[in-house]
Amino acid sequence: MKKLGFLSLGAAVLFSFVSFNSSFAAESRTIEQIRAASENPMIVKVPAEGKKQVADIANMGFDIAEVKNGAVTIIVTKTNLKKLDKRGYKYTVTNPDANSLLNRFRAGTTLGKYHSYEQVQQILKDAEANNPTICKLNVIGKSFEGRDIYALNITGNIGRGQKKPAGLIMGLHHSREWISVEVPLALINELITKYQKDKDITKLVDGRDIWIVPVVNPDGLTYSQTKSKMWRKNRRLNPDKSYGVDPNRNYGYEWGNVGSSDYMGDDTYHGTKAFSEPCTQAIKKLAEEHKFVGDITFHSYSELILYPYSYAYEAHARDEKLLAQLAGEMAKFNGYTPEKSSDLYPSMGDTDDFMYGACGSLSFTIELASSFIPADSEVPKICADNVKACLHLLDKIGEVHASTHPDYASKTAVAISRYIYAAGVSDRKDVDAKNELVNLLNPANDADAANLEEFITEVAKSDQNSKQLLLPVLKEVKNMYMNSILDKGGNTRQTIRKIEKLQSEIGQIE
Ligand code: 0X9
Ligand code: ZN
Repeated sequence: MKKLGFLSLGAAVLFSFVSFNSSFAAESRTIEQIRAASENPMIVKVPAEGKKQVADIANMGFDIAEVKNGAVTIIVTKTNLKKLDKRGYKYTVTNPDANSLLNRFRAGTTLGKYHSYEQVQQILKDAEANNPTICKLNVIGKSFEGRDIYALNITGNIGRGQKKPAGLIMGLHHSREWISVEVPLALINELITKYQKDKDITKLVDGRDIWIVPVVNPDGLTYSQTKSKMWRKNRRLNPDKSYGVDPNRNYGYEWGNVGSSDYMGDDTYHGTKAFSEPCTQAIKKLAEEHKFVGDITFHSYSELILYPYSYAYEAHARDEKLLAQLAGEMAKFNGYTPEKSSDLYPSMGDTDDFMYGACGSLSFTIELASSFIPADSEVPKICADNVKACLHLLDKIGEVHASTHPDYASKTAVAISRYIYAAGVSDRKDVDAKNELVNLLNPANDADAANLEEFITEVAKSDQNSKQLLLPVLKEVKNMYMNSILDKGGNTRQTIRKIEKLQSEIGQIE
């Protein structure tokens, strides 16, 4: 009787669960998924032939640690590994307990060369208190669990108030990548201790507007250092009761599910929408306010300098040559390998795509070291080499900038680049981006004739794919000018002829 009672209660609970939640299918997890969340991750090596298989593995939502010598190393639970079996992949478990890799860090004990969130907070406060003329500490947002997200602004008093080229350095998007906190901290130390002592550092601090966010994901860092070392995402409690959104899949330029997962429990879960997370919102707001000319986001591991775009092999930054050149220059300081980000594996919603594509910042992801959390003895050299890479980029942003940087590019060039981005993804056409561009060129809006000249020049120098995407805009602009032909006379006819010439050139490419 008792047993029956229990069973019927169980059935009633189950029934109410099913009936209440059936309309929120995405919010309930299967037993398998719940099990996967409670398992310890393993390290698994999967032989992968060529880029296609690497991308396939990334597209299954796996958390990729390394791509090297024809194999992909993933961090995965036993349950999730079945996805690989189903697709016929062979693999070797190289370590059945990924956390054991980091056993030298026992929860709650000393972090050695590594800093906790609270220690970082103190370092930043001290930096401001001891160097008030050059340092200003800002809280740029609050994490899901309510921790402050800090940005330290360093700039000399000389020229304060004038517009200086702005640069941004970020650390710790991913919880377990503790070394990515240490490089930004080492950079702060270099700048404040050598200011007015070293000629080059003084010049840099006086001549640049430097912003440093050592910990983008403070909840994740804390969780990794105290509870589960291999944690990757932030600590949002998802509607399905799983935890975490991958901050490096949550940015709003080409946000989607390539190399990133729709499933909340996965390590590369992209969130319910672009910028759903307080930490990515904080960086977005900062980037919109300061128009960075260049930025670096630090991760670990693989000793790589990655540059945009990440979201597709075929997506090429207009400034790819410049980005590759700067990556090559930085590589001289840290010995890392420069690579287009998607060539490692394509993924959507990454920081660098947003920073470059939407903000016009020359943006880099540096994958530090050859393990997530290198031994204490390795930390000083990693920091010293990568501080030099940072200093180089911060110096260079005084003389180079992205072709679509809002301070340097024309309004038309910026509108074109936004339109190409929006139109490039057929299922996510952005009407606003098209309207913005067309309005700039509309003679009925008293459009500046220079805008149209710029438009024609910019289209002419775009790559073939972009030209194709611009055809509907050309058509619309031509129609607008045809309709205004009576008002504007000869110049308009000339303009129309130029548009037609472009149309036919692009047509021939087709
Ligand atoms: O996957 C990521 O977010 C980065 N690697 S990590 O091991 N630190 O998680 C790589 C970011 C660059 N993006 C692509 N290669 N697509
Ligand atoms: Zn990372």
